[in-house]
Amino acid sequence: MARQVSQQEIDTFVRRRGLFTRRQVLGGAAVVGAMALGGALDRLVLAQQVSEDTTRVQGGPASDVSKGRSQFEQPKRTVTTAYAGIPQISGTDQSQLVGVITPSDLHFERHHAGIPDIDPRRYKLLVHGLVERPMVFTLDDLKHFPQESFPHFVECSGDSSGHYRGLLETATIVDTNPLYSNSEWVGVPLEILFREVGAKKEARWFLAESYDGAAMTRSVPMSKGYDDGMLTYGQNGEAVRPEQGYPVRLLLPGWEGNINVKWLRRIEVSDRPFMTREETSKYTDPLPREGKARQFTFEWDAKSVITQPSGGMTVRGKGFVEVRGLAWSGRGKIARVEVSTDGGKTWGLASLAEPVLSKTSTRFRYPWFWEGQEAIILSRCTDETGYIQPTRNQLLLVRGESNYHYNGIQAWKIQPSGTVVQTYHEPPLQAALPTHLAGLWPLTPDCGLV
Ligand SMILES: Nc1nc2c(c(=O)[nH]1)N[C@H]1C(S)=C(S)[C@@H](COP(=O)(O)O)O[C@H]1N2
Ligand SMILES: [Mo]
Repeated sequence: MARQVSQQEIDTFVRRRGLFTRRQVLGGAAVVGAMALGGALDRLVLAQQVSEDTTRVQGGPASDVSKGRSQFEQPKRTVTTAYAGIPQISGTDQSQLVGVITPSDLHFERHHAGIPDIDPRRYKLLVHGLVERPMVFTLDDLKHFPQESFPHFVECSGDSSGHYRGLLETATIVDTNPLYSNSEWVGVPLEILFREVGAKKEARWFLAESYDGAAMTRSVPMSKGYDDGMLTYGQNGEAVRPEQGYPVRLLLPGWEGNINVKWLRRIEVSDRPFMTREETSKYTDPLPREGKARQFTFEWDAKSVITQPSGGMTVRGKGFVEVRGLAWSGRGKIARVEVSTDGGKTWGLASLAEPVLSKTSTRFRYPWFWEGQEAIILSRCTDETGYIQPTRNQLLLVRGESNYHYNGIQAWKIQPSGTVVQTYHEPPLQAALPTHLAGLWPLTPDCGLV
């Protein structure tokens, strides 16, 4: 906690430099003396690690080996063992991150059959079907084409799905938003590839198939490929990580995680969708109307979450709190983020960190004076198309049966002790209804969701 210091303390601090605590300023001279006498380089390096005065010892050497993070900063992903005892999911802890780029080693992971080890020298991509010239491309071929790079998010369709059923007070942001990450992606526009093979006029869809044991296959409209689809080989300044699809990943900006096929093996151009498992039995949204489902629900609707303060954290006391979070939309740029600190009664505009770009994380910040009372904090975003993030109840009314694409407003409760817990700011709609929303359909508000 910040405290006021005397002029004497300031003078000592300025003269001696280093990370002195008050006690060491008064009595620590002997420790520094003993370290300086140590002599050998390893002793010096050791001294640097433990010294209170880093300005008086040699620091660690430059090196060609990556050293990772400060020993005091060790953020971790949370691993979930989904099926058959094999870890298949790891979640990003948004509360530990700053800025908008997710460090690659903290990018969430979702593998349906593990991570294949692919030799880039033997890598081949086949493009065939409704094309003039079926072709096979090596990695070097792909790198030879004109390059583009953009920051874009990848978010699993199942991210935040716990909110459909309702989460407990103990939930943290690792439970609410683990499957969202944002990277700078580098690669070839799909449009270039389609020209190279001469995609035919009647082509409407293409199949993307992978090299992993899941042989992941998804149908993608050609229009998305021409619009902003990419074959990526770069991520955050280096090659795409094995976990993210090394050496080549299909990236369809703003679209649900699953369709961003990793370890890409084959593209088949067609005049119709292929109706694969991942777009029929999976990743469709059964609706509360009998027998209906939404299929090919590609785009992520606008969504935001407060990352700090969030579940499990403690606000350090009455007074200034900067409410911070992330907002994104699969349709374009974030236009506005509003924050409420009184459970949705009143809202104020958050400031957006520039640059605000399309289909990527936008960081928002909102200054707040916490009076020490119980408070429910919320964020609500609007994207450039005018779409407004719905409340949880609005979303449940139209998507009550789904497990996917949750983008409702999320709430945290600050307790008078300062401890933050997960909460809902509306009456629990589902719990109040005996027959799971049946018959409610005509009451559905028009919030542009279906
Ligand atoms: N080849 C292949 N591609 C895949 C998957 C997979 O298991 N195999 N998982 C998909 C799912 S469900 C998601 S959410 C994202 C996860 O991407 P990430 O692991 O890079 O975060 O990749 C998608 N692409
Ligand atoms: Mo996913």
